[in-house]
Amino acid sequence: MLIKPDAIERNLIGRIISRVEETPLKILDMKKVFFSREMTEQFYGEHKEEEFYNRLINYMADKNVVALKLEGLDAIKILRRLVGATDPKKAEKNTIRADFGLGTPQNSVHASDSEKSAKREIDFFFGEKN
Ligand code: 3AN
Repeated sequence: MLIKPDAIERNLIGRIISRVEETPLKILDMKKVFFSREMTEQFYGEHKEEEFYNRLINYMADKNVVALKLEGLDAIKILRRLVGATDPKKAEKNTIRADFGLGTPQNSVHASDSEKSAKREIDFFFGEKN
């Protein structure tokens, strides 16, 4: 999971982490990372063809993000439910994005959408090369 710049800028790190701690998921590791333009482009490579790609990169690049390594049964499902829909206006009540998100791409958090992307993203932030 990533806490995005819009949430960091509004001092929401603690409140978002508290929401995660209210689930059965465990926080195995956590760090603040300066997300360079190069890292941002690599991280969001699968969205390169989307019309919102440039907006997304410009919003995320060269800013701090907080990365969390989470573990637990049904972690993807539990986290996606906690986070809510991509667009905060459409996110379900009491979700992180409904409560804190400003719009897209300023939707406060990123959550992996599958086991495969979770593995890739955990390696990206917490792998041996880091
Ligand atoms: P999610 O983060 O809910 O899995 P994705 O994977 O479809 O959503 O999108 C990746 C990121 O791209 C989102 N977190 C959001 O910040 C941004 N994004 C998605 N759709 C839009 C959009 N229509 N306009 C701007 N940014 C978007």
